[in-house]
Parts: sequence; C-alpha cells; structure tokens
Amino acid sequence: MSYTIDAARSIFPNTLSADAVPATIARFSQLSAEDQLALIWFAYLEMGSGITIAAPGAANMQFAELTMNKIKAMSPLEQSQAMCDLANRADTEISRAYAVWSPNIKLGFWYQLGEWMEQGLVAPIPEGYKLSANATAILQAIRDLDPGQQITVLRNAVVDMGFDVNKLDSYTPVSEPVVVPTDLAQRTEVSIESIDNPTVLSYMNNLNANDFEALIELFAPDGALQPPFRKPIVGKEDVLRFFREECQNLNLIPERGVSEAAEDGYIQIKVTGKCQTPWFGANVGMNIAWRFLLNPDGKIFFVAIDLLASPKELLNLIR
Ligand code: 45D
Repeated sequence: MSYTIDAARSIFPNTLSADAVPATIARFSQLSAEDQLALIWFAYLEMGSGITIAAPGAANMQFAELTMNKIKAMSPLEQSQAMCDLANRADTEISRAYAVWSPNIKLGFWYQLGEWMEQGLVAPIPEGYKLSANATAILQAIRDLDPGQQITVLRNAVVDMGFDVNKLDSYTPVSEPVVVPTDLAQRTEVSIESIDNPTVLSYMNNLNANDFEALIELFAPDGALQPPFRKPIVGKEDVLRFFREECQNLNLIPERGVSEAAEDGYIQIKVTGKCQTPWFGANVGMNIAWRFLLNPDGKIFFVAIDLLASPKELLNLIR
C-alpha cells in the first residue's frame, strides 16, 4: 500500500488555516456587482493608506493593454458597465479576454484601472455611494483580518471575476513572460530550525531563485502541490505550469519545522514561516505552513501550502 493524494492532504491535521478567507469570499460573491466594486474600492483605499502596492512591470501588462485602453476610451457609463460585467461574470468580449489571464495580469489590470479611477480617467465609484448593510458588514470583516489574509481576499475576488472559462470550448491561457532564474552566485540559502532535509531546503531555495526547472525535478512524477484554498494540482507538467504562471518572484522565509517518519518509508515534514508576494514585498508577510510528504526516494509526493489562521499557528508543529 502507498499513499494516495487524498490521504496525503490530511497530514498534520492540526494545522489551522485561515478559514476566514474563503468565508469572506463566499459572502462577498453574494453581493450585487455594484456593491462588490464599491467594497473593493473602499478596502483598497484603506489598505493603500498603510501599505503600497508595487506597480506591475510593463512586460506583464502588454497582454492587458488592448483591453485597458478599450475601457479608457469608453464613456463613463460604459466604463461602469464593463466593470460590473466583470464582477457579474457576464458574457462580454472584455469578460472573455479577462477570463484567460493569469492572476497577476488580472491584478495588474485592476491596478491600472484603480489608478485611472483616482485620476478621473475611468468612472469612479459614485461619490457618496452607500454600501448595503451586508457589504458594510463584509468590509468590517475584511478590516478585522490580518494583512496577509486581507490581500488574499482581494486577490481571490479579482481572480474570480470575468467570464467562466469552464464555459469556453477551448482557450489559450495568457500569462506573463517567465523570468530568468537568479544567477547561481546571487542566490541565497534558507535555513530552517530543526530541518536539514535536502529536498525541502532545495524546494525553498529553487522557488526563491525562480528556478522552476530544478524545482520540478524535486517532485515525483505523480506528485502534487496544493496552493492555499485550492484543490491539489497533480502531476509534474501541471505543477510546472503553475510555477511558471503564478509563482514568480515570491520570497519564502521558512522559520522552523518538524520531520517524522510516515507509513511505507515516506517522511512527513511540516515547516512554518513567512511568504512575501512581489506585489507588497516586505510590507506584508503571510503566515504560511508547508506540509510535505516525501516518498521513499526523497521526492515530493505531496506538498500543501496553507495560509495560517494566526501568527500563533507558526509555533504549532504538533502532529
Ligand atoms: O473591482 O511554496 C479597484 C505558492 C476597485 C507556490 C479594484 C506559494 C474595483 C508554492 C480598487 C480598482 C504560490 C502556492 C477592483 C508558496 C475593483 C509555495 C482593484 C504561496 C478589483 C509559498 C483591486 C504564495 C486591486 C502565496 C488592484 C501565498 C487589488 C502568495 C490588488 C500570495 C490586490 C499572494 C493584490 C497574494 C493582491 C497576493 C495585488 C495573496 C495580491 C495578493
């Protein structure tokens, strides 16, 4: 007998993830499109007063440029409609174009629209717009989250907008160009209290160096990676695609861990620490757990990445 992905998902079952994030997103998705846009606008303004978002690079935005300029050229009424259509996942040309973009392109698109809204080039949220009671309560719930959870809610809200790709017959995903891995001489190495497993250390170091080719070789052929609040991505090909499309320029700062023998010669290792996204840099450190299950060859059969419920969870290494 050996592990299944399904069984692997429940290693270290005491790990408490930030359930408030999917709960908030579920409530958010019940709101009207107008309320959704206004709520994000207010949340974004409040967040922006404390932390700055890094502007996306031009190379990443080339794919959204046409659509952004189309919106910029519209009348204010049409602009508001186009944004509502995105929130409503309506079947429009813009919503279809948006749907196939990688999360970072979607975020960059809204970053630009947000700038243009502030500059008066794109229709703003009407002055004096009054959020519904539900939206007001959700905005308060977002305020009560820690910064790492707040930015995850915002990211998920953006990723969920646009036409549903599952309703498209076929499509080509559009993502930013893959960066060149960091020069060997420039790489830094992590150290993790109580962990010296070479696979785990190489995982962190290769991801930090954007060296996705080396990173994927740490995985078993049928290995899987489960991002926060998502189902596992299974198989080297799909995991590699995920790394290229969604994992560039992350900064992993693992702190401590625990390693123990599992069944059939497997090893399970839990590591906790921080992760920074290029959008917010060192301003926002997300509290993260990595739950690895390594096969007898030392390859990654499964790794889950969890956004933790609270900083206290960083110290929770019990089985
Ligand atoms: O609707 O080990 C307006 C993996 C109003 C890989 C707006 C990982 C209207 C393996 C303001 C204009 C990736 C899993 C909208 C590790 C409106 C691994 C705009 C984890 C939408 C560790 C809103 C990585 C805007 C993690 C512009 C956990 C919002 C990465 C912008 C997490 C929001 C990254 C932004 C996160 C959010 C990034 C830029 C959570 C970025 C969030």
